[in-house]
This record gives sequence, structure tokens and C-alpha cells, in this order.
Amino acid sequence: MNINQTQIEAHNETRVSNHKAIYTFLYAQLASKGTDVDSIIAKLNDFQIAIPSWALGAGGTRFGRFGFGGEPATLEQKIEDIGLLHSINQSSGAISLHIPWDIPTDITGAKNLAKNLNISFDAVNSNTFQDQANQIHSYKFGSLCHTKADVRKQAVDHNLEVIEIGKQLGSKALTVWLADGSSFPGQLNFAKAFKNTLHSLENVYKELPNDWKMLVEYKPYEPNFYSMVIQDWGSSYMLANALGNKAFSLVDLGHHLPNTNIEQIVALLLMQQKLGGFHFNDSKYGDDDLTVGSIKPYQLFLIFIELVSQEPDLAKSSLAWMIDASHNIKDPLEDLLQSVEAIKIAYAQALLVDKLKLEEARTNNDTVGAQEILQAAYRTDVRPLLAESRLQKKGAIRPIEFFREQKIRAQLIKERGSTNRATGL
Ligand code: PSV
Ligand code: MN
Repeated sequence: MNINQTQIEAHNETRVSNHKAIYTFLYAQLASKGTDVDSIIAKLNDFQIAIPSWALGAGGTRFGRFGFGGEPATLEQKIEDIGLLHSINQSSGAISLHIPWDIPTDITGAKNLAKNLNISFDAVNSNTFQDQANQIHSYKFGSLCHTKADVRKQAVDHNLEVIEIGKQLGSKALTVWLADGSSFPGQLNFAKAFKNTLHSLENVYKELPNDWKMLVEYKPYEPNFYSMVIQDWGSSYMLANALGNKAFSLVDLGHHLPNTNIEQIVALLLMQQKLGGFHFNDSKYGDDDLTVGSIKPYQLFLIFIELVSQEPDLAKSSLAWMIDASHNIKDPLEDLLQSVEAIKIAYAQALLVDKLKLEEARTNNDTVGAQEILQAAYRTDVRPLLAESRLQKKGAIRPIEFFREQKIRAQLIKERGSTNRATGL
């Protein structure tokens, strides 16, 4: 299904006067404090957050999975779903594919479909965390880190194949996340496993096109429960440094132990020019993969404070922005609309901060003053700025309301059936 402009216009027409009243008030309030609201809106207009192909189906846990119908079962249907999101919020103009879950059967068709929907192909992701049918060697005891050269070669070859597919689609980055590690003490020689991983990644890196990036994701636990070869930003940074200037660390917000100061990690990676981008989600306990901003919106804001202090216009930076979440009991499309909104709220709030004043407070060791500056921005309701940006870009003023009014899920179920199942975890 497609959304046409008339539907969006009808939705906006009934809300525009109310929106303008609130927006005008906020605009005046912010302008009186010296904020350049128009430049914030311009930055929001350009900011795009990629949607992973695996976030469009029902999530689940190892205890079960509850389908909801109308899930996209093919790559084309996944692109169509992202097209729906993008028409509604004008901020989801990219898809990230996971191979082999999404091997395109018709590259030209997929590219044309994406182009018509204004969608580009973001990073391609390799998968050496599951065994595939007809695969010769098992990844049960690791992939790029494996003790046996044959297994490592198979995993390297898979990554090379992913790069080839990405090249055909127009992707510019390979994201590598390894499940490699050990579940019991004594199982793995940590140093050897790390060296094997580096050596394998070097073999992939050699084939990486010059205008590509390699994004190295880290994770402290799961599926291995004693050690992960790339467990934290330190090990990811070591690899990215050793590989070269096309390799970067990727920060997935859920891949940190509780209470980790993620914003500080972001600041230091950026300072070293080794931050590649993000997988956004939220968590209370671990890699919970919850809706962005649903648990720790202040942490998200603080991450954006660090980002904008070094990269004033995020859309112009070379960082990769993606959601990586599992919605479990929610409709994924609604969840993704909420997640994109949460990310843009944090960005807009961070842009409200007067950097010079904040730096002055820091220089004078004015702890209270610094906190006041941050919290004044965080406690500002910036949603009218996001709505204004959507309105300017011909998106819907209220995305979730639009999704519900148009009964989009019901239409997808009608078109695709109630048992369609998306690939992924
Ligand atoms: C692993 O938990 C991860 O965050 C990686 O990005 C994977 O590629 C993705 O989830 C999907 O399994
Ligand atoms: Mn991730």
C-alpha cells in the first residue's frame, strides 16, 4: 500500500491551526532567549534515521513470539513498510539490510522501488551468528575468531559477499556484529580469539571499497554469557584503530552494562574520530531492545549533547543513524514512529543548549549553572518543532494519530494476510 499526499494534507488540515498556535508561542519564547529556531528546524528537516529490515516484524523472546498480521515477508514489502514510515514522518529515508535474511532476488527491482519511495540503502549487516542451511562449517564456537582457519575463512567470505550485495544496492558501509565469545570460563584463549578476529577483519577490510566504512559493533554479553570477543568500546576501538581509517566503532545503546556512561564513550570516540554511528534503542536491564527514549530519555539527550558539541549539524556529519529494536508486543510501525520521534526530540533539545554559556559554566566550575542549562533545554517541550518540520516536509503533523486514522495495519493485514512472517530473530 502507498500513502498519498491528499491523505496527509487532510490529516494536517484539521490540526494545523492548533499546531501553529502552539508553535508560534514556543518560537517566540525560544527566540526571546536568543535561540535560532529556524536553524533548528532546518537541521531537523535534513536528519534521517535508517530503519533496519529486521525491525518490521513482530519481535519476540526465546519464550515466544506473538505475531500481529500483515508483516512484510519479502524484501520488497519491507521497503514498502519503510516507505510508509517515511511518507508519514519524512525522517526514515533509509533501509539497512541483514544478509542472508534479505538477499535481494531482483536487485534492480529493489533499487527502483526504494528510489520511488525516496529510500536509500544504509549499511549492510553480515550474519555469522546463525548457521544457515547448506553452510559447511558451524559457527557454534565462533566465526571470525574461530580456532579453525576453515571456519574463519567461511565467515570472511560471507562478509565479502555482503559487501558485494551492498555495492550493487548502493550501500556505503558494512556493519559487523559478532556473537563470538565463550559461555564458560576456560573455554577460550582471549588473546588468541581477539587476534584471530583482527586478522579475519583485516581480510574483509582489504576488500572494502575506498568510499565505504566498516562499523564494528560491540556487546558485553549474549548470546555468549561468559565473554564476548568484542565486548566493549575499548575492544571495538582497538580493532578500528588497527584496521585503518575506514573502520569505526558502532555504539548500540543496548550493548552496555547497566549505568554505563554511554555519553562519555560517545564523546571520546568522536574526539578520536572513531565514532561510526549508532543503533538506537532503550533498555532497563540489558539488551532489552525497547523503544528509543521509553526508559532513559535523559541519557539519550545527554548523548545528543555530546554529539552536537562536536558535530553541530548531524545530518551533514558522516555518522550512521539507525534504530535497532525489537517491539515484542507493539505494532513495529507505531514503535518505529515513536522511536524516530524520541531521537529527534533529543536532538532538538540538545540544539537548544547555548554551547558558549555551558562552556563558560564549566570553565568557572559552576556545577549548578551547568545543570540548569542542560535541564532547561531538556524540560522544554520541543514536539511543536518536530511537527513544524514534518509540516514543512509534507509529512503528518501527528504520525501515530495518522497511522491509526488511516487503519494502516488493518490494510496491511488485508493485503498480506494475518500469517505473513518477517525474517529476523
Ligand atoms: C545484536 O544484538 C544486534 O544489536 C546487532 O546489531 C545485530 O546485527 C542485530 O542486533 C540484529 O540481530
Ligand atoms: Mn545492534
